[in-house]
Amino acid sequence: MTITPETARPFIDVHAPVAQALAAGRPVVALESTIITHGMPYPDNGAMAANVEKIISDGGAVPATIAVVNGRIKIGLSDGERESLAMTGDAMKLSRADLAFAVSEGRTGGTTVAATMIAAHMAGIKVFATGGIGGVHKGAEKSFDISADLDELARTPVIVVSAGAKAILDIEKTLEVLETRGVPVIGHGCETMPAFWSRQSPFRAPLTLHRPEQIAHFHKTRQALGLGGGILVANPVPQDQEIPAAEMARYIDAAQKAAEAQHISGKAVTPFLLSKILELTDGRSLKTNIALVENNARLAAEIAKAL
Ligand code: PSU
Ligand code: MN
Repeated sequence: MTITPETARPFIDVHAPVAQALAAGRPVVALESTIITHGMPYPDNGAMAANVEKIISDGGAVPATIAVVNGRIKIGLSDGERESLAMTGDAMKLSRADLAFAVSEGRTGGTTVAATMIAAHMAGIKVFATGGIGGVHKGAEKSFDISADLDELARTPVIVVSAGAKAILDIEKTLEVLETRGVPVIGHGCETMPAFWSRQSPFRAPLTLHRPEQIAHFHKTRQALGLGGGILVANPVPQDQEIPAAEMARYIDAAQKAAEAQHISGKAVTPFLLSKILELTDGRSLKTNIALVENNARLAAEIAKAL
């Protein structure tokens, strides 16, 4: 299999089943690891990561969880590597800005949506499943906090399957930035943009497609037209697992206030809000978070097969 650029080769380990699948042109789905290191508590994080890989395998694709372990960019982890990453308390959170730092300093870290897209693209993987992307934070007009995930979607040609933007973000501004940067946002089977834990936000999905084959076809068409960049698929959480938006709004508001009171900023904001909401919902938000990642993994496997 080919790694692009060629000079990246010495820094990358491709797990054998992933390398074989890529060489044979069989479907592969990438998975991020910040959700493991910073998004969920141990041991739920490890169990979620294992289960999501199984869902992708059962769906007929090969899972490739991406992370940096002791300075090595891992495209696919063994069960042992994945479990020990879940137990690593001091892993870095790696985006485009710090991916190479972790490699040059021999560090271990979870890759965000942005860094996972970069590594997936280097290895030739076209589809990636996650929970929610980073986006424009509420109050961004003051904090300037806009996730690097949005710029990455604009430049790296990977299909990212998510449950929308996390509802802790300003979804309306996130959609505006994605439009400005030329990123197609596709509601999967829905006309309304989902809001992570909830099936509905107050905003329309910019585009709608109903079948995985259509999403694959759309991606190929964009590539053929030379438009470059990625696609964001917004896949609503299954009905029986959702927490309705009105109810979620109360918890999000309380978490936001706690973050302000404690002067949480920068990279720490998303992990802080997620763990605060987990506490406020008595673990219910975590169950929903796991359900939506699993749901996205299923769809991503279908898209990978259609490609
Ligand atoms: N979704 C989750 N939990 C997470 C994240 C997403 O359910 O921890 C992570 C993703 O890795 C995403 C990152 O790329 O949060 C965004 O962080 P920031 O806003 O700092 O860019
Ligand atoms: Mn940020």
